Amino acid sequence: MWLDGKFITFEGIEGTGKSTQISFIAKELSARSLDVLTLREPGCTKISEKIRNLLQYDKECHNMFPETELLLFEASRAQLVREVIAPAIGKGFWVLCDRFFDSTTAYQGSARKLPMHIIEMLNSFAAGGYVPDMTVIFDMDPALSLGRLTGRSTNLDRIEAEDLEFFSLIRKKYLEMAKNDSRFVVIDASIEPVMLGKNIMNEIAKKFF
Ligand code: Z5A
Repeated sequence: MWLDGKFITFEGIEGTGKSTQISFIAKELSARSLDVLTLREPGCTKISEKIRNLLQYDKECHNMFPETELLLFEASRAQLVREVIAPAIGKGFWVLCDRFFDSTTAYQGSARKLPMHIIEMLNSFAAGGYVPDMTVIFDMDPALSLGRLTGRSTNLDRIEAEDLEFFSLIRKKYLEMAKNDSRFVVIDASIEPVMLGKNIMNEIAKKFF
């Protein structure tokens, strides 16, 4: 727990509605006169945005090895924590972050099958000891959430283009993590957005208000 601000992260496979709900939660918290900062990983610093482009969109980077991918996500995080997250929490902000190191555990650990002890070590090193106060896991069937993305665009990025089995492994890992740690709250993300937002706010209120 931080003395001043709070650090809440939002996790889940793509298309589960994280971005939509983070905007809603930010409005709800701001209406309670709290200072709120919304972020996403990878990205949100100049360096981290350049890394995001390499990781997801640069067509010349399509032959990226899993080890390279892991180190780039961690590099983006190391910059974001030191440049933005740590100062904001120190000033009392409620930092809402779309993904953090649990994504690395699920994507690079479980789906890419890189060694978990290395992931744990790098997660902790990049995050500089910062651990979310609360992590909301958006849970739903990957076949349904990925279906939402095809409505958005036909140009899937390098990671979105993976198959259903890849995303099923990620979902399974998130649920496994949540079983072993009270930091996590698992939310059924398949329901309509207004009710989903209410459910998430209830969980936040239970924990902090
Ligand atoms: N990654 C990694 O591998 N390792 C790491 O350490 C980190 C990340 C940090 C980042 O993707 C990629 O990097 C991601 C994991 C990997 N890979 N993939 N693939 P991103 O930042 O580009 O996007 P994302 O985090 O995966 O989220 P997203 O695809 O933007 O989806 P979302 O934020 O969860 O959902 P949304 O944008 O709010 O909604 C998606 C659509 O569904 C949209 O059309 C909405 O209008 C609709 N929607 C939203 N809510 C609902 C409900 N409740 N019902 C129906 N429709 C809805």
